[in-house]
Amino acid sequence: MPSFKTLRGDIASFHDALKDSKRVLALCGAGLSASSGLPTFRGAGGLWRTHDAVSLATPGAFEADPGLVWQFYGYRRHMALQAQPNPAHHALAELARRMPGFQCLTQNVDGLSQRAEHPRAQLQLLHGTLFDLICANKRGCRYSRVDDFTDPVTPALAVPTSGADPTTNEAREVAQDLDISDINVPLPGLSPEDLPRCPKCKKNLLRPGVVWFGEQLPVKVLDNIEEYLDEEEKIDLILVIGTSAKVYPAAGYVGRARDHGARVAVINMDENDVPAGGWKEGDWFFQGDAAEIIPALLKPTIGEVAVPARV
Ligand code: BV8
Repeated sequence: MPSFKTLRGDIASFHDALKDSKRVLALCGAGLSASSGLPTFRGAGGLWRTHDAVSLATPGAFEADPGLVWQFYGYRRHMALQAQPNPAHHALAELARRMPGFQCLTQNVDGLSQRAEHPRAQLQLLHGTLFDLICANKRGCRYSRVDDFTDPVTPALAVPTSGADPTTNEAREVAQDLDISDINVPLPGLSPEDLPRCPKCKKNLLRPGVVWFGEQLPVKVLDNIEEYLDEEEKIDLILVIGTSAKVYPAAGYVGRARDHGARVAVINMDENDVPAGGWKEGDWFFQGDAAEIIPALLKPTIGEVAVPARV
């Protein structure tokens, strides 16, 4: 018996619609990775120490205190590397392998869809990724290093662990990560030398390859999506998965998909988090954990989802 609720429509009509679909979009947010153990922006994760996560995700914050912003992103890289893709990430990847007309637009920067081997041509990273490093002087230097999974990025950015001396492996195995998102956990002081520097211009710092508030989304990604939207055929469905749909232009793609004929299926833990523009005839709302709901919704098309132990 599924432990999620269907508040709009029913799963049988969704399965029928999916079976007849060729062009499907998904818009994903932090809720997709929630059951992988990664905090959302709205939930407890919305506050990092005393800072509103959104306020740290700005060029101004980096300008003002690059050490603090790097500790924020170093911590999120560390947490994301410890996490595992969940059945929803794997199910969406399998749908992409079976449906050429499926495109997944993700706001997540945690790299879990990539680690579930979601075909890259059908995964649009709207807000970049924690695992690309770019020169902070984006326009001037243009240096970038993709898929950098080093953890810590620099020794001083190591997430402190409990226990005396973390340099010996035994100590590191038993030592627990200290939750530096908690204001009561002291943060090590940092000096500019402790932060990653651009190896090309040697002048500027490196920063995470994510899109900060006030910054434009990656042009290549915007072009890929416009190309998809401009195709003749109508869009059959858009799955709105684990997002509060409050950040633009990402949230705007729900309305664009509707304009191209799509029916909307919302998958969210919170029944109040519905996309702008409200409900329309034929929409679905499945309330609960995306990691459970997505495999159930896609089952007639992808079968049972294979979730490897660790990736
Ligand atoms: C830009 C990367 C211009 C960094 C992020 C129009 C109207 C109003 C404002 C604007 C507008 N257009 C632009 C703006 C300004 C701004 C904006 O949208 N502000 C908001 C706050 C109002 N947008 C921008 O600044 C964008 N840039 O406009 O540039 C420009 C143009 C040309 C040239 C120069 C400039 C850039 C926005 C991108 C910012 N970067 N991330 C980082 O991650 O650190 S945004 C970040 O926050 C995430 O990527 C994501 O997009 C957003 C968080 O939202 P969600 O992912 O939805 O997470 P949230 O916690 O809110 O919700 C979780 C949901 O999951 C909840 O609904 C919950 O119920 C549900 N849930 C929880 N558990 C589960 C679950 N569901 C299912 N299962 C579960 N288990």
